[in-house]
Amino acid sequence: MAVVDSDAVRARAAAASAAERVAERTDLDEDRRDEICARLEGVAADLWRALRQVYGGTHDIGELFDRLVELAVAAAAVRPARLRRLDRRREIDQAWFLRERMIGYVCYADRFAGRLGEVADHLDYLGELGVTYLHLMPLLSAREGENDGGYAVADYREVDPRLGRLADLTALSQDLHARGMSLCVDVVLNHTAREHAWARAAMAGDETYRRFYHVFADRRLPDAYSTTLWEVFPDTAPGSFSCVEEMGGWVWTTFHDYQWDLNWANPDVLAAMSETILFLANAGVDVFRLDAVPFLWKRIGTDCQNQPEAHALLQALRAVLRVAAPAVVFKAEAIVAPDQLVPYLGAHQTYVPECDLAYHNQLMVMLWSSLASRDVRLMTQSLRRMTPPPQQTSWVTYVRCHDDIGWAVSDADAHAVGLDPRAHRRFLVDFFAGRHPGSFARGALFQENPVTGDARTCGAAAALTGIELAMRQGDAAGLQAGIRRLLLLYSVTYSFGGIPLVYSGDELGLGNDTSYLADPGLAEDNRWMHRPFMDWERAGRRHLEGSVEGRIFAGLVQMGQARRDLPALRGGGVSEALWTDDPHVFAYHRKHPASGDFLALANFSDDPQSCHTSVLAAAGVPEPQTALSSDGPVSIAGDRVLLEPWGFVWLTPRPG
Ligand code: OTU
Repeated sequence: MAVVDSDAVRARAAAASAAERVAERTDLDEDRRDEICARLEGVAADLWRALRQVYGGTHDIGELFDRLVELAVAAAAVRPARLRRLDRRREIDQAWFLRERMIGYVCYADRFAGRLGEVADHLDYLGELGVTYLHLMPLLSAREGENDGGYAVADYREVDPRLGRLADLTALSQDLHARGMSLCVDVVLNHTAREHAWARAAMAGDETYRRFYHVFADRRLPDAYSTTLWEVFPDTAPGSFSCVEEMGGWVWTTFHDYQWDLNWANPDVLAAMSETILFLANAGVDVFRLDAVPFLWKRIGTDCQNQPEAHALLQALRAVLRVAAPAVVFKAEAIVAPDQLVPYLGAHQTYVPECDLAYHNQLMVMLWSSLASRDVRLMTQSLRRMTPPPQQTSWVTYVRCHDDIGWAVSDADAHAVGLDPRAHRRFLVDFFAGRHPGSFARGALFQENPVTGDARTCGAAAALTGIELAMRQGDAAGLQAGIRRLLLLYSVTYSFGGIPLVYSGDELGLGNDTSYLADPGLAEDNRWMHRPFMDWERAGRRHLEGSVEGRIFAGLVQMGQARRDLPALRGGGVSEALWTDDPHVFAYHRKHPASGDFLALANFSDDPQSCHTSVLAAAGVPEPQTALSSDGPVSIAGDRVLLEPWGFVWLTPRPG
C-alpha cells in the first residue's frame, strides 16, 4: 500500500505547472529554462511544506507558491552571466563554502577603507592574511542619525550614500570573485527602519503597508506579550513596543523604537523580502548574514524567539533563492541557547535545508569563559552536549564580533561541573570589565539590567586578552602573555570546524576605541568601543619582526596556511570536545569521513600543563605529527603530553 504525502503530491503538481510557464518564456534559451526547471523540481517540496506550515490555515498555498516562484524565475532571467557561471560551479561543487581554504574577515567598509569603493584597495592585505570570505558590516541605506550600526535599514536596494552606491558593491564583488573570495552582506529580516518606504506608507495611512508591521490600537496585547518577552536593550531601549502617533497606537519594536518588526504572518512580507534577497544576490552577494532570525515569528505566551514558523520562513526563503541563485548561501545570526541553535542549520527531525552557516556563539562564549577561569571543564561539558551540524552545513567560528558578549552559560552545564551559574556569569562580567582582582582585561559592561542584575561585555579582543593593559604599562611579560592568549583563542576558531572569522583589528592587536564618545549618534552604545577604525600605520608594522602587530599577524597567517593543508578541518566532519585529566587543557577531535583524524590540545592556564597521552589514541592519533603549534613539535614525556602556558598543538596521524 502506498502512503500518500499530500504535500509532496501538491508540490509536484505546482512545480510541474510552474515548469510549463517557464517553458513558454521566450527570454530564456533552452538550457536556461532547463536548469531553472531542474532547480524548481529540487526545491518544490521544501517550499510547499514550509509555506503550508506558516500560512496553511490562513492563505491559499498554491497561489503563494506560484507568486514566489514567479519572483525567483524573474530574478533568474536577469541574473548576470558572471554570476551564472558561479551558480554552475557551485552546483557542481556544493561544498565550496565548507572548504579548509575558507577564512573570513569582518569589517565596516568605512572604518576599514573609507568608502565601499576603496575596500578593493586593500584586497592584497586580506590576501596576505589568507582571507577568502569578506563580511562587510551593514552597508545598505540606513536611517539618518542613530541607526544601530546600520541595522535600521531605510532602503534595501541601495547602498548607504555615506559608503557609496550599488555599483560599488557590484564592482567589489567582481574584484573579490576574481581572487577567489566571496562577499557576505547583512540582510535584516526582522525589522525595517521607521524611515523605510513601507513604514512611511503605513504612517501615511496605506492599509497594505500597515499590515507589514505589528500594530496595536491599545496596550492590551502588548502588555500580554510583554509578560514573557525578554528585553534586548533593557538599558537604552526598554520594552518591546513603541507608541507611534502616526500609526494611532503601538508598534512592535523588539530592538530600538526606530526599528519596526515586520509582520511575517503577512505573506506580502515574505514576498517583499524574497525580492530583496534576489535583488542583492544578483548584485553579487555570495553569503547573506540573516540578522536576528530568531525573532521573526511572534506567539503569545512565549519569548517570541525560535518559533517553528521562523524556521519554516527561512526554509521558504532559501528554496526561492536556490531557484534563481544557487551559488548563494545563508548564514543565520541566532544568538540563542545551543539546543535552539542547530535547528537553524536545518537539523530538525530530519534534515530540512534552511541556513548553510550559523554563528557558533557557544564556542565563542566558552573560549572567553575558559580564558578567565583558566578552566576548560565548562567548555568541554557544554560543547559535548551539542548536536553536530548537518553534514551539508557548518559553523562560522569567531573570537569577537561587533556585538557585546552575552554570557550564555546554561545552568545545567554549570551545575554539571560544580559551578554556580549566576556567580560564574557575574565573575565573567566583572573579570572582563577589569573589576576582578588580578584581571588582565579592560572591557566594559553592556546593558546592565537593574532588575535581573545581568550584564553583557564589550571590549576589543586585545583589551580582553590583556594586550591593551600590558602595552599601556610597558609590561613585556604581560604583552607576551596577552598575545599568546589571543592566538590561543584564534587557534581554536581556526581548527574547530567551520569558517573562522577574523574580526578587523584583532590581527594587529588593536585595542578599545573611545572615539565614538564624541559622536552623539553613537555615544549611547558602547559596542562602538570594539568597532575600530583600521589603523593602517600599525598595519604597516606587520612585517616588523618582534612587533605586536607582526607577532599576531604572522600567527594568524601560519594558522591559515596550516589550515589549508588540513582536509580534516573542512566542513562535513564532526568536532568532539574530549575530556582530559587536566582541567586546563582543552582537547577536541575532528573526525572527517573523507580525511581522517585531527586532534588539538590547548592550554588555557598561565602555567605549563600536561595531559595523559591516552587522549592521543582516543582521537585516532596514537603516533601524532605536529601540523601546527605555538611552541615547536609536540612534546611528550613518558605518558604526558606537555604544553607551555597558553600553548596549543594541532596533531594528525603520522603517515605510514
Ligand atoms: C543583531 O544582534 C545585530 O548583530 C546587532 O548589532 C543589532 O543591534 C541587532 O541584531 C538588531 O538588528 O540581540 O545583542 O539572536 O541576539 O540578532 C544583539 C539574535 C542582538 C540576536 C541578535 C541581535
